Formats: sequence, structure tokens, C-alpha cells
Amino acid sequence: MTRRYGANFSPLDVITVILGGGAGTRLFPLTKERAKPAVPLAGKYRLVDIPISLAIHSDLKRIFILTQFQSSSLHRHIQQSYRFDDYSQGFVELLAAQQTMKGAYWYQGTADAVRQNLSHFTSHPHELVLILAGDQLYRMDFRALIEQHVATCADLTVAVTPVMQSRVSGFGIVRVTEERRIASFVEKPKEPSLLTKLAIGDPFVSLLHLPAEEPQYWASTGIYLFNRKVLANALMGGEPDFGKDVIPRLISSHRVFAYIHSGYWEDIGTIRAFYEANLDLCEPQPKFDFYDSRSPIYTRARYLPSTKISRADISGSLIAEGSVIADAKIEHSLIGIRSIVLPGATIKDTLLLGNDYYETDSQALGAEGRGMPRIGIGRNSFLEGTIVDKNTRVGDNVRVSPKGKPANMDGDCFFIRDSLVIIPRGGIVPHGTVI
Ligand code: ADQ
Ligand code: ADP
Repeated sequence: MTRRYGANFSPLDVITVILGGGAGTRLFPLTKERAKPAVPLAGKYRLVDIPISLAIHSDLKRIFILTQFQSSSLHRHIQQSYRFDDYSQGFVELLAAQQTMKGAYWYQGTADAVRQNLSHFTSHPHELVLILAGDQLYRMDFRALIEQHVATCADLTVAVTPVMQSRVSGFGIVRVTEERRIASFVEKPKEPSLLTKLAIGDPFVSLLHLPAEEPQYWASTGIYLFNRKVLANALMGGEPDFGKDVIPRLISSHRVFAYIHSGYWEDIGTIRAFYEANLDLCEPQPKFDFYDSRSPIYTRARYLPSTKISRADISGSLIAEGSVIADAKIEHSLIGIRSIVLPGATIKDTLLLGNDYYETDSQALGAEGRGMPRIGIGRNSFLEGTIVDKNTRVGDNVRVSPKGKPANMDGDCFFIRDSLVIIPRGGIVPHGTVI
């Protein structure tokens, strides 16, 4: 039965909009050939599986994903993963700028992306619009957010979370009153003097057991719940971004409230944050729990065989299904679906994003006959501090490490970003290469 909120709201009054990414520069080259929501996560999922799963667990099953372009992997993933029965009225619909717009016009920012698609939303009855980012790792029951929004008669509710001073320049920082009303909003403050009035004080410090010795600040998570009419009016001004333009303007004229999220929440929209959040999953007590059978993260069911390990020395790692690992050493690494690791390879502090398909023996032998590595990590190769994207061929006796290299550079068959080497999707690293 559909749950109802105060003032007669139900999940059927809400549509969920997932912001699937702008030009995609921060996660480049993982977004070189695919839309950001399709970027692989945790060995077997894709980024978009997080917000979609959270929405489904919150009974919100009418979901739009706004993306710049519809890569084939994103389209396939959504089509094959999320099918609702006829009675639920559920759907996950991709709206790509490339198709929505005439010519090669792309969304100019987050607010612009929503504005360009308002007409798609109106064909579905709704009172509230929940806007989610597509590149965050967290758990949140959006029903509690909706309940607070309804109870406070808010026009807009912004989910906020405490961050340390060293991180404030990456977020919208807000001041929250005791009634949880947002009194001011500064997008990505650079000036330390702006911060003096914004540090979190009591009663929140004691309520949330925040460390008293170091000031903390309320960061907007970029998760917004809007009343439908307020959103439509707010977008009429034509401003491009929620964080820079729309939300700061609404503070003085509307009832804008903060919904406090105190659990794990991480924006994983940069190469470094993406890498660290993935590797943290290999820890004994990871910050994000995929092993929660009451609220699983959904993804495409692939019917892959179990992973085969002939002999290996593996520690602090996650190995996704369908992989074949020969005599290898794997340390503090995440090994994605259908990975192939050949004998003698050493993989350390590395993410293998996996493969989309298996080569047949004859294809692999044919590739080797032409001097090209087969798909996977070659014999006696060594990788550390690396992200190996899907369907790549890393040859034999290859050595890859970001140590001693610039933090950002482009090579023949690799990129370095945030001091991590990235072998792009479908890349070929010839035998004997040293990076
Ligand atoms: P940013 O992290 O800088 O700040 P922003 O670039 O606005 O985020 O993107 C927010 C979300 O929208 C991301 O998931 C992104 O991929 C997506 N997105 C960006 N441009 C888009 C476009 N043109 N079309 C579709 N999707 C797009 C924001 C807020 C801050 C807040 C942080 C929290 O502005 O106030 O603190 O998010 O991470
Ligand atoms: P995932 O299994 O990660 O969800 P996709 O849906 O993107 O991956 O693609 C997996 C399927 O796509 C494979 O089962 C395979 O049928 C097909 N596929 C993708 N790329 C190739 C390729 N280069 N050659 C053959 N098949 C491919």
C-alpha cells in the first residue's frame, strides 16, 4: 500500500530527477566514451544505481535521469536493469540534452537541465520534485526528507551534512537556525572571512556529537526537494545553476529548510574521490555498506559465473564475479566483473573496472598472434595507483605507477589525473611498456 505523508502527500506526488552530469571534465577520462551515470562503481554497479536504488527504497519509482548524451552503455543498463510492473506506475526515463535540444545545444548547468525538461515532467501528476546528484555515495531515506518538508510547510528543503573547514571551498555552505531554516547560503566560499558566521554551533554540535575542537560547517549535498510551483517559478529567471544562482536567491523570499544528514555522504565526482571511495570498500568496515540485505543497491542482473582463482595471494581486496585470476598478487585493490589477470601479475592500490565481454580463446590467441595483448592484465605486469577502465589490454611485463610523475598529464595510452594513472576504456598498453 502506498504510504501517505502529512497533508495527504504520498510518494505518487513526487517525481525524482537525477542530474546525470555536465560536460564531464572532472571524471575524465572515465567519461570519455560514456555518460557519467554509466561510470562503473564498486566492481559491478554503475554510479546511477545509487540514486535509483535509494529512490526505489523510498517508494519513489517515477525517475528521470538528465544526461548530456545517452551513451549506449547507459541506455542498455537502464533498459535492462529497471523494469517496473504495470501496477506500480514506475519508470526510469533518460532525457538527454543531445535529443531534447535542437542542434548541438547542451545543458548550461543543473538548473538549466531541469528547466529544459519541465515539460516532460508535467505529463506526470506531481506536487514535489526531488532533485538528486548522480555522483554521490550515501544512503538516505527520502521519505523522512519528504515528511520534514511537509511538516515544516517548506517551499524547498536542502539536505545538508557537516564538513570540516578544509573542505568548505567545494560546497555550498549554509547557516541553519535552530528551527532548521536556512538563513544564508554561500556557494563554495573562498574567503575565510565569510566563514566566521557560518560555523555550526549549538544545539547541533551536542546533538550530533560533532568534535568541539575543530569547527564544522553545514554543506549542501545538492539534494533538493522543491514544491512544484516554486521550482517552476524559480527557473523562470533563466539562471544556469542551482548552487550558484537559484538557491541563494530563494533563501530571502521563500521558506527554505535544511534536512540534516549525519551519516556517510561523499561526492565522488572527481577522479581522486572516485578512487578513494571505491578502495574504501575493500576495508573491513567500509564507510558505505553494500552488504545490507534490507536495502540492496540494484544493478543489472548479469548471470555471470563465479570467479575462478587458480592460485593467488590476495589481501584487502574485492573481487567481482565472472573474473579469472591466475597466479597473481592482488593487494588492496578492487577487481571488477569479468576481469582477467594473467600469471605473475601484481596489482596494488588499483581499480580494475572490469570488462563488458569475454574474448573467445581464438580471439585472444589471434590478438596475441598479431602482437597485441589479450584483454586483461598481462603476465608479470605490475600496476599500482592505477584505474584500469573496461575492455583494456595491458600487455606482458608492463609497469604502471604514478610515482615520480606529474599529477596531471596525457600519455600515448594513458592519462594521469589527481596523481593516479588511468588506462582508458578499450585502451591498449603494449607489452613491456613502462608508465
Ligand atoms: P558541484 O559539486 O560543483 O556543486 P554541480 O557541478 O553543480 O556540482 O553538479 C551537481 C550534480 O549535477 C552532479 O551530479 C553533476 O554531475 C550534475 N550536473 C552538473 N551539470 C549538469 C548538467 N549540465 N546537466 C545534468 N547534470 C549536471 C553542487 C552544489 C553545491 C553542493 C554540491 C554537493 O552547487 O552547493 O554543495 O553540489 O556536491
Ligand atoms: P555490463 O555487463 O557491465 O552491464 P553492458 O551492458 O554495457 O555491460 O555490456 C555487456 C554486454 O555487452 C556483453 O554481455 C556483451 O554482449 C556486449 N558487449 C559490449 N561490448 C562488446 C564488445 N566490444 N564485443 C562484444 N560484445 C560486447
